Amino acid sequence: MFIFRCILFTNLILISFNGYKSEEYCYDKNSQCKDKKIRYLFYDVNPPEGFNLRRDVYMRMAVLAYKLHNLRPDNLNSFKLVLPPWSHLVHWDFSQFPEYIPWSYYFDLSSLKNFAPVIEMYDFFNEYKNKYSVIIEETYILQHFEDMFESGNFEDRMEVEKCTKDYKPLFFHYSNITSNNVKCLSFHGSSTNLIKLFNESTASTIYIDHAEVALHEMFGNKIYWEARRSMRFNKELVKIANDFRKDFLNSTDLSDLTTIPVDWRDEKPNRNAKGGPYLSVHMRRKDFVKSRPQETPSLKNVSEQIKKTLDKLKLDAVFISTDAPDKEYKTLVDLIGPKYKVFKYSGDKYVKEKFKDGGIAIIDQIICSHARYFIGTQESTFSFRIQEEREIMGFPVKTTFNSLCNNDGICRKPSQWKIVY
Ligand SMILES: Nc1nc2c(ncn2[C@@H]2O[C@H](COP(=O)(O)OP(=O)(O)OP(=O)(O)O)[C@@H](O)[C@H]2O)c(=O)[nH]1
Ligand SMILES: *[C@@H]1O[C@H](CO)[C@@H](O)[C@H](O)[C@H]1NC(C)=O
Ligand SMILES: *[C@@H]1O[C@H](CO)[C@@H](O)[C@H](O)[C@H]1NC(C)=O
Ligand SMILES: *[C@@H]1O[C@H](CO)[C@@H](O)[C@H](O)[C@H]1NC(C)=O
Ligand SMILES: *[C@@H]1O[C@H](CO)[C@@H](O)[C@H](O)[C@H]1NC(C)=O
Repeated sequence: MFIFRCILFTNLILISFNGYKSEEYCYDKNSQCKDKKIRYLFYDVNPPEGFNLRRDVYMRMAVLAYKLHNLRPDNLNSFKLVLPPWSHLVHWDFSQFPEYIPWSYYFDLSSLKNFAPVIEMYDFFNEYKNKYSVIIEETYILQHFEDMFESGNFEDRMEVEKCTKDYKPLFFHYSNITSNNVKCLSFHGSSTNLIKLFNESTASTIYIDHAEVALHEMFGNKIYWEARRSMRFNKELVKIANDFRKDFLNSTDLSDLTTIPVDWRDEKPNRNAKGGPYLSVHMRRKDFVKSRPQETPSLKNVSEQIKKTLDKLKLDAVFISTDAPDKEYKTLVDLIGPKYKVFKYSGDKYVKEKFKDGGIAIIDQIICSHARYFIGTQESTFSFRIQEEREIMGFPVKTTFNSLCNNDGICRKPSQWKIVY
């Protein structure tokens, strides 16, 4: 996954896009469109990818859906993007849970809809006429051009080719979704290049698998950030996180200067956020300990870094967000010692049962993002999402783009992707 991510990051900077003219559209707005044929766009992501990379892939698809929605011809502006239910994520325990978690458990659907025409999977089932099974008309498994690195051809292109991997689409693990028309599409370029493919097709159901192969049209531009800002969290999760901040960390939006408008579309550039009187640290452990031994500091070293930073900031409270086993967390608390207050959110039975691992992770992210100062883990997408959240709230840049140093005291700063309006 790491190598893959590097590829993404080097390329996305090179890609530019001329943009389609934003014109009047009539999606759900204009009576003359009432009889228009709705088209459904499905997508899925490489199965082992985690929640936070999936959020990034969503943004690429949401920007595509946004562009389609704003195009004039009805065959293109009639697409709805179907949100792939959360299911079978490798990091999450699905054993005791329903197999499909809708997006509304984690995100505020009306906020998402204010950016792009998205619907939940169950909405699709309700709208779809055939009540027994769904046969997707066109399925494309995206794959990288095999010759891309040898030939050094990094131009935008796409071509139906022989499949390079022995891979079958999962159709979200639904047994009642299939497709008789599955092709591999070698692809290089931004997600919005798929418009060309859709323009040449008349299918009303199109499924894009391995959507992570398609890159951001433009990483970090205005539309990117609009898509990002529209990803407001589920309101109940926000409330739970805010109650924790108030009860344990003396942190409220009013005192922290982190109040945001009710509607993300009303947000304005701002650098005045102060944050609650605590340091927050995202310490990614688990697979990172083994896969990145050079970058991952020991618990002892992390405790030293935390104490040093707390002293520098003249704070005595630290909030820890981590996937570490309880034993490691306890060790860390002992190492930090009684002079400081250490907090972690673990979630009660209700929260765990209703929102599962993903809910706890989001609450962790919300609490981290409201701190006076944040230190993340290098190269963790979980940390990237917290940094973005802080950019949206308007924190000074230096309080956000920090990562834990490694055992040799080498402190690589994360790339500063600053918000753009
Ligand atoms: N509650 C909680 N869960 C975490 C934390 N860090 C990682 N996780 C869990 O580990 C999973 C993997 O991390 P993700 O960031 O989503 O996965 P990823 O997209 O592969 O990103 P990387 O962190 O870059 O691996 C998350 O979905 C969480 O379930 C944390 O600080 N708190
Ligand atoms: C497909 O199966 C899912 C899960 O069992 C169910 O919720 C959905 O309604 C079914 N859809 C159709 C069209 O049969
Ligand atoms: C769609 O195809 C038509 C016919 O080839 C072409 O004129 C039009 O420019 C295309 N639109 C887009 C958005 O690619
Ligand atoms: C909580 O913060 C406020 C300032 O926002 C401060 O006046 C108050 O003393 C703090 N309370 C505690 C218990 O630290
Ligand atoms: C972490 O360990 C390294 C190597 O021992 C050391 O150079 C560095 O200063 C340590 N960092 C802290 C904050 O203790």
